[in-house]
Amino acid sequence: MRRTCLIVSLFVIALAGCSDKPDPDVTASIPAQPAHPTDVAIKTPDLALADARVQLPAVPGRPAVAYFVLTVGPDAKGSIVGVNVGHFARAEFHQSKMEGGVMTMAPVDQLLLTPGKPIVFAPGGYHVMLFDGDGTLNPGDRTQVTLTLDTGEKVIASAKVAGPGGDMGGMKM
Ligand SMILES: [Cu+2]
Repeated sequence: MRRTCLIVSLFVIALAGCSDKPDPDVTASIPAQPAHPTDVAIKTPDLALADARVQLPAVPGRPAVAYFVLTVGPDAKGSIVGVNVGHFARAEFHQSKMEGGVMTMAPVDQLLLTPGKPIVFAPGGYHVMLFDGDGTLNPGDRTQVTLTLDTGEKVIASAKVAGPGGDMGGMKM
């Protein structure tokens, strides 16, 4: 009787051990609560985020802006449908354009991927507008940029935080 009991408990432990093993599908997506959220970097085989940076507004409460380079591999397809940046409630893709000598910007719903062609987010072109910041970021900090593909896949990178005008809190850009 006692022996059966022991075997049963071992079996239960073995089962519990099994469920601790990460599911291969789960490791490919974002952990619910990474230990160091700003250190996480996730790429897909076809996409990677480089040189990500967030520029804080000169006037507190105004939108901040994020720039980066999205490298697009030869087999990439689909589109980027969403963007999130840590410490901001809302983020939108925008595109700046010169129209009749005036710089205007308009929201962009999704970014179509062209195989092999990087998408550059830089002043005067594509940028990510960041709204409703929680006010906790300072120059020299890091935060996380997450892009969501139409397939639901995510591309994540850590971004440097710069003050207005690109001051990196002593760091050189
Ligand atoms: Cu904008």
